[in-house]
Amino acid sequence: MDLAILAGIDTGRENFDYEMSELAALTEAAEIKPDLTIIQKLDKPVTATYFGSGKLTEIKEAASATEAEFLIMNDELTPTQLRNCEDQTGLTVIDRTALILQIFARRAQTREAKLQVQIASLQYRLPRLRTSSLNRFDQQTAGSGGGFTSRGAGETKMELNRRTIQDQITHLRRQLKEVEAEEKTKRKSRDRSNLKTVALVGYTNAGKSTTMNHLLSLTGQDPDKQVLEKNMLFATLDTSVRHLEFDDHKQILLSDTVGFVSRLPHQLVEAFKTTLAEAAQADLLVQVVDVSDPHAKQMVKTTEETLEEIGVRGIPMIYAFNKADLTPGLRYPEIAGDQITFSARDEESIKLLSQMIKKTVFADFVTRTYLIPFDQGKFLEQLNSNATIQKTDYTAEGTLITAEVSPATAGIMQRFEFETSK
Ligand SMILES: Nc1nc2c(ncn2[C@@H]2O[C@H](COP(=O)(O)OP(=O)(O)OP(=O)(O)O)[C@@H](O)[C@H]2O)c(=O)[nH]1
Ligand SMILES: [Mg+2]
Repeated sequence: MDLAILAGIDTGRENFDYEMSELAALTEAAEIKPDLTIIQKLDKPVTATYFGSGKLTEIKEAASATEAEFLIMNDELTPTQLRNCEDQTGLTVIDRTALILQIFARRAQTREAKLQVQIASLQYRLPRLRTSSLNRFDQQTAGSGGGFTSRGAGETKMELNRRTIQDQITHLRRQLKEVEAEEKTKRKSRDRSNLKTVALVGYTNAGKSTTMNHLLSLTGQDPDKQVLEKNMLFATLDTSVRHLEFDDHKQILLSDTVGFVSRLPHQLVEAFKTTLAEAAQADLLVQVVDVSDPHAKQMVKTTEETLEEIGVRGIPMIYAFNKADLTPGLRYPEIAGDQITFSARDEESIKLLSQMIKKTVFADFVTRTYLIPFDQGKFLEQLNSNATIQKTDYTAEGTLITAEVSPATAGIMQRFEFETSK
């Protein structure tokens, strides 16, 4: 496996250690082995070279001692910084944005995700065309050799490249629009069904897909409806929506979507906005958190900042502290206010989570008793298939039935309401 030196500038911000450990995880996710980490304390990066020149020499020396090929930076670098760092270290520089884009490019499965990632990658490359070694890293590039030394010819070629890339972006955007329009139609037809929607959100690898799969099993869904769960960053890039019906007839649409990481590249956020809109339209968000991770608190913060960035605001949220089984001594499943401590792999936990979800999302449901005459059988059928029936009695006048119903159903059924003597 290729080796890399990880590097970052510590400006004294509180989350720096967390960012560096995240960078190591991202590097592994791109199938590169982090070899050593070099950090410089500075108020801010050096404008032209990112690191100070002494540090760059240190990196170069470390590289020749370890045979590292890549230099992975914790920040997004300007095109100039990128080029200078490459020139002065002889390493292929990958900044944080390029690293995340690379992982996304590997993971994208559906046409929609592939288009989104391609657009984001091209946008990232547009101002960086001169940086030739970047092309070695990015497989989509037709290699253009070792930089543009002869200025005249280089410029022309670059202009050409720039235009080609811009055309490509336009073309891909058009395709994406079409695909998104199809998805939107699907979403609309779901909207019409008027079901409550619940979205699983959270940091990557927190266990969103595992939670989804176990909720699916609990409600007896086909095993082939399951989504991919895997111990790697960004296992999920596509939004999957599943219809769940609990044994009390309550139904929801549950969606699983891409996980977050701190400072998700804006090109990606932009490209994924439509997909992420799924979360924006939910009645309830379930934020899944890996409670066994020492950085859990920052991960919650990261998730909340990202949600804010994509415009998801004011939606009720359940905090679902997952992987409790990995923390010795932690009691689970347990609910406290809007928080649940649980393990997605534990059946009792999933049951409790499903109850909590229902309680929150169906808070506006009401319990009513109806007397339905025998010749109004279709209303009885409607109740039986849409509502949670608590009690049924057969009287001389008709069926006396107590049920928990949605406000809409309560409206329709009002005329059958049975006055209980109080
Ligand atoms: N021990 C333990 N492992 C869990 C639990 N929940 C999930 N995992 C594991 O954690 C890893 C990540 O789970 P996923 O469900 O793929 O995580 P995700 O949030 O969907 O991640 P992305 O799609 O990459 O954003 C997998 O290896 C799961 O088996 C849990 O409660 N306990
Ligand atoms: Mg997932």
